[in-house]
Amino acid sequence: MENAIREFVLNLGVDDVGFASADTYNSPKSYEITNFLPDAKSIIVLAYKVLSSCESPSLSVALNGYLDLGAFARSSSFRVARYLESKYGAKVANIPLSTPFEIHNDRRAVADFSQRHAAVAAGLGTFGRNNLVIHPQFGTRVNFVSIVTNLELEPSPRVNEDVCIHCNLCVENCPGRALDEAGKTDVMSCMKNSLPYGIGNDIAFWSQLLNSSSAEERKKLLTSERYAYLRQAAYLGNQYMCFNCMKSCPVGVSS
Ligand code: B12
Repeated sequence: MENAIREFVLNLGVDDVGFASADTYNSPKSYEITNFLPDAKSIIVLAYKVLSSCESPSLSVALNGYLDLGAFARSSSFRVARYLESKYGAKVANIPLSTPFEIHNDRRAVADFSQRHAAVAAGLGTFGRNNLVIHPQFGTRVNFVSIVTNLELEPSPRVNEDVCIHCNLCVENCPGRALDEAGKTDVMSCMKNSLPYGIGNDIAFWSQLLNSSSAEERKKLLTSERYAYLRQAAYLGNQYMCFNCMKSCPVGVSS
């Protein structure tokens, strides 16, 4: 069954796939796997290589490649889930690229499910100094999507050697110095650069607008480039504008 699933997945154009037993998924801060599927037995993790356009000097082009990856990840993971249902009578719970991401006051910037822990459990890499999972072949330029299922699948072997070469380039090239402390991403510093038109700037913008003293000042704010970007980001979704910790990593560059 694992070979047939792998073949189906790779034929769709997904770059790699790994299988993990649900009880080896161990992410200290995220929810229990049974929250997503009560009789969860396995996790199928799909790996998507990021397009080289993420290195484009044009941030809009880099961002667009990322949005394309998201669209493909959504459609291909749906097709895999439907295949599991129709061929094996499986139950599935698809966990997309970023969400579910409930915004509770006590759970800020923590998703319900950790794609990174799932990827490590499914033998798709190891955690690197940039706190991203580094795939043995594609390096750090890879994103993950998971499908939790009630199928019993033979787990893929874990990657035992450390794939990170500890060159420190990710740390040195982070414009927000968000990786200075090993094993921890300073989320606020990262977000200022990676998501400059995210919720932080949105709140600051609306506070400024609400406190503005004249109609002229309000008009100036609403016709500003900043507001246009905020609005665009709200429609497009995650508007990532920094890829440095990913693109400065030399592992797997030629693959
Ligand atoms: C929220 C989020 C962010 C937030 C905050 C991230 C954070 N909390 O660290 C912000 C906006 C800052 C962010 C930034 C980025 N993100 Co982000 N993000 C997420 C998202 C949606 C949720 C993360 C989360 O809360 N997980 C739940 C918590 C409980 O688990 P966790 O993230 O795995 O956190 C644990 C690990 O980091 C672990 N850990 C860290 N280092 C090590 C080392 C060892 C040895 C071990 C055992 C564990 C460990 O400890 C944490 C606590 O348990 C995930 C998608 C997802 N659902 O997983 C993507 C995700 C983590 N992001 C990703 C990427 C690529 C990025 C960026 C490069 C942005 C970009 N341009 O794409 C930067 C990189 C920042 C960095 N170097 O850390 C990818 C990572 C892919 C990979 N190869 O690992 C993910 C998995 C998206 C995806 N589906 O592929 N992100």
